[in-house]
Amino acid sequence: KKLNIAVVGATGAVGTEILKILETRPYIQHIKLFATERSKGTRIRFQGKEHQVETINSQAFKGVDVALFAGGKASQEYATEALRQGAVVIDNSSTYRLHDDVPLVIPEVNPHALNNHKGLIANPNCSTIIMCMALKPIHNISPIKRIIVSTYQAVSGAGKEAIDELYEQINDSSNIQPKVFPHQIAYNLIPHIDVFQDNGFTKEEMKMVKETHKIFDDKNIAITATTVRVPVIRSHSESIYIETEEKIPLPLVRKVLADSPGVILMDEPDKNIYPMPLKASDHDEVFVGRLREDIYNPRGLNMWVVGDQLRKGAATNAVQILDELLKRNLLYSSHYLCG
Ligand code: 11C
Repeated sequence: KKLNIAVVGATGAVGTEILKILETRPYIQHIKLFATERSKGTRIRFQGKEHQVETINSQAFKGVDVALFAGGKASQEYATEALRQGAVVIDNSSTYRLHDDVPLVIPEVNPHALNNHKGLIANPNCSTIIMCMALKPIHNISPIKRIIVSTYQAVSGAGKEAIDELYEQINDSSNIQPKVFPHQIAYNLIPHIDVFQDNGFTKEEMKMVKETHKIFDDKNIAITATTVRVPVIRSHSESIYIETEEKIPLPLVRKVLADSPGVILMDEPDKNIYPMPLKASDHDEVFVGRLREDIYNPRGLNMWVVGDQLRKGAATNAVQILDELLKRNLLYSSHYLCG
């Protein structure tokens, strides 16, 4: 059976990528596109047909098998309604990620978490997905005990308006009035993503801690994150230091990363080859390079990881969750319980 799909937030930065990826999938019967009032009436071509973007109404999810929510406030307002109307929901917002009855899934890392889903499945935060893709193959050889990560996050992580804000500031640096970011982002770095918590970390930093614990099903990993916004349009970069329980020889680390689906080892420093945002953009894989054994700790390892956060960090992962549900025959239709 082919599927009726709904995409909520279809005209935003993530929604646009979801449509690009869904375009390649053969299992779609019909697609419904939803967005806010501002985008109502926009026409989008999908799999050879024109579709009109609608706003959500009370019957929006009737007959929909799977609703993909691109993120933001719409999830809080409509995800449970979509479940009630019988759709499976794949949600890219942070709203439900840490709920006990909501699997938080990266298909290459913890696909088994889908087995007992109750209709709502959460897509992790982009910086978490990118880090976990690089670390899980290593964690499988010897458990990771410590992670110290600093991120260099592109403006598109904050949506379309954030991209416009960077371009505007570059084009006219005499008239800078930050709207999306708390400070000028052009020619600057801002060590502040999402809101500050009582412990001094930001919510984005704590997402990297809590979501990784849930995805790896291991709360014992000591994780410290510093998340930084950089004036890059697309693709997040991460400098990651880890300590494993046992020492892992570097050639073995290289081999498991090179063999991991969805990961590309790009590590030939003598030829100036290492991951960079401009290289990773528009790709579905996560790129890993600059692998180094720590100078002081024999169980310590340093690396540089880059991934397109709109693709694998959001849209690609969400569609791969749908692929995995189909593969595991987990798209049973009934009315779902959670939310
Ligand atoms: C950013 N990581 O780059 C954020 C965006 O929890 O899904 C994603 C927010 C989230 O600003």
